[in-house]
Parts: sequence; structure tokens; C-alpha cells
Amino acid sequence: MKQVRFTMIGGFLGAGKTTTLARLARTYMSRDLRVGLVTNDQAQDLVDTMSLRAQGFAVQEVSGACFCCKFDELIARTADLEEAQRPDVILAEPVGSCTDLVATVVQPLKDLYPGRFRVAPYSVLFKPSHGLRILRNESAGFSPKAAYIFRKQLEEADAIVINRADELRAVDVQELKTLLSDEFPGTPVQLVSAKTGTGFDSYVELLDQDGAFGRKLLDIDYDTYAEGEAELGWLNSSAHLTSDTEFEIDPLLVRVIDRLRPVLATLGGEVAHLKVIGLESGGAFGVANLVSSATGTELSLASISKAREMDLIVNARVAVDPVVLEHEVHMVVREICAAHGISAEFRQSQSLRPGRPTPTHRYATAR
Ligand SMILES: Nc1nc2c(ncn2[C@@H]2O[C@H](COP(=O)(O)OP(=O)(O)OP(=O)(O)O)[C@@H](O)[C@H]2O)c(=O)[nH]1
Ligand SMILES: [Mg+2]
Repeated sequence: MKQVRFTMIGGFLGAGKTTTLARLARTYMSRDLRVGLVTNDQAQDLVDTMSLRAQGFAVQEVSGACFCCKFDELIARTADLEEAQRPDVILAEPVGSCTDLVATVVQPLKDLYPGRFRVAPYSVLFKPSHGLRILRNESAGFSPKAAYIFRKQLEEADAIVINRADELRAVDVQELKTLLSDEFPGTPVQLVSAKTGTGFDSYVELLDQDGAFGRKLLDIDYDTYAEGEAELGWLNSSAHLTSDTEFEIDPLLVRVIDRLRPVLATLGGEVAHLKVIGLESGGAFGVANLVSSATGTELSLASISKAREMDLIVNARVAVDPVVLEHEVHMVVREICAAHGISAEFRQSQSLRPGRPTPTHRYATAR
């Protein structure tokens, strides 16, 4: 097997990892490189996998736990990609509530598979909506334990990549750069927009570097980490929608998020990321997102299509009881569908709080 560049892109829930993976994949493909992607989640029915596949990429997924706890499955899924796609580059997206990835994924990859993978610098995307408040030591809507995870993710990064340059004011960028260099001195900070591509030339250059990367091992308290993760209610639900008359896909997706926003606000649970994909049998698809309680609904990928039959998948990561989350999501989807003469049949639903991470490997010293 040829040696594959393994590039993992970290960052908190909703930071822009999937958008970044898609942009990087297109960049590498335009250089005639073959690319495979690996997604990861605590449960099945991943919006990210479906959205990336619908965009035409070769994607494998590890579901049921994070890469660190399912390391062997990560290796098996990359082997599937290697066999089928012969990729030059594998881009991997870990779960956004996961940290300690250098000790549990990067180091084992380097140590156990030196001939198979050439591991890229580990970059972590910075999510401004929650991150600015966390770095200012203000409440971001989560408990201090979730903020602890957010900080640990940045601490182990070879480079911190501030995302959403298209939205940030110059004054916020300046403040963020100051806060980041005070708290993580010596860590390079870049500014990008995964949406527009701003800053990606330098980002790709950074990811192409080889050297003493992936060596920042954390001193981390797994109790705090586990409790911070378990604060989040996790829901992956899929429904099949049918209607006698055609309905527009995109407004329906936006309506689901718009309606859930006040419902979740009433419950007092901060939204980490709420995403919904509509997949029509002919291949049309759209994605709508909400990345915090303080921001607005985004139609990140528009289908500009109508459907009579469609799969609707909701992935929600919100600081509320997962049973309540499931109930509210199902109610909202049913209500909206009923109002438009659409019948909605829920086929699969998993609601949970992430369990305590028990990594397959954990390196205490860097190789
Ligand atoms: N304005 C703007 N929006 C962005 C940018 N990058 C990502 N987004 C939006 O942010 C939302 C979340 O992006 P994703 O790429 O799904 O984030 P993620 O980190 O993969 O999220 P999880 O997989 O849930 O952890 C989507 O609505 C994206 O369109 C950006 O640079 N600018
Ligand atoms: Mg994602």
C-alpha cells in the first residue's frame, strides 16, 4: 500500500469541520490527488456523511463512539478507503465534543502505522460564536466543563484556525488573536472562511508541512471531560416524508430549525449544533443548520428542488435532556409536515448522552 497523508481536522461542534473537509477535498482533487474522507459520531445516521456523499466524495464513517474509543474501526474504515479509492489523502473529522486526540489518535497512528500514514499537523478550527465568550471567561451557555473541553481542544492543536472570517469584524479578529496568543502562546493562529475559501492557500500550506507536529500531549482530567460531554443531549433521527403534491425542500428544512429554535430556548438548553438534511430520491439534497442559540438559521447547502418523497435526518447536539430533545424534534417535524400536507414516518431515532471516553490507546509521551 502507498503511504497516505492522514489529515485530521478538529474543532468544537459546529466549528465548520465538515465544510472545511469538503473545501480541502476539492482543493486536493484539483491538484489531481485522490481523496477519501472519514466522518465520526456518537450515533448512526450522520448528516455529515450523507451531505459529503451527496457532494460526490468517497466517505466512510465511524459511528457509535469517537475515533479515540474506536481506533481500530478508524483503521478499518481507512483500509476500506485505501482499497476502494487508493487515496493520496485521507481527511478525517472527529466528534466535535472530543478532545485528547493527539494522545489517542495522532500518536498511535504515527507509532503503529509509520509506513502507512504520513500524519499532517493537527489543526483545530475555532468557533467564534461560542469561542469568543469562552476565551473572555463569559458564559457561552454551557457549563464550565464544556468550556474545559473547548479549551483542551485548542491546547493540543499544532495550529488554531479561526473560522468564519467572512462574518467576523476586524475588531473581533484582533481580540481573538490577542486572547489566543495569551492563552496558547507559540501556537500559530490562522484566519479562514470555510464558506468562501479566504485564507485556504495558507491553511493548505500549513497542512502540507512535515516536522515535529502532533506532539502536544494534554494533562487532562477525564472526569471533567466526561461530565462536560455528558452535558449534551445527542439526537440522530431519520424520518421518511411523503406527499401527494410536491413541496419545496429548502424552506421545509429552514422551518424545522426556525421552529426548534424558540422551543429549545424555552427549555434553556444552549445549542451546540443542530443540523437537518433533506435527501430526495433523485439525488437533490439540502442542509440547514443552527450553531448556537444566539445565531440565526443557515441554509448551508441549498437543494433548490421540490420533492414528493424525501428522507429527513436531524442531528441535534443541545444542552438538554436527550429524551426531551427527541420528543420536541419529533413534535416539530410532525407539526410542520402536517401543516404542509406531508406525512412523516420516523424510521430510526437514537437519543443519548455521550458516555465516558475510554480510548483504545493513550500515549503519555510523544514518539
Ligand atoms: N458564515 C460562515 N459559515 C460557515 C463557515 N464554515 C462553516 N459555516 C457554517 O457553519 C455551520 C456548521 O458547519 P459544519 O461544517 O457542519 O460544522 P462541523 O464542525 O462539521 O459541525 P459538527 O460536525 O456538528 O461538529 C454550517 O451552517 C456551515 O455552513 C464559514 O466560514 N462562514
Ligand atoms: Mg461536521
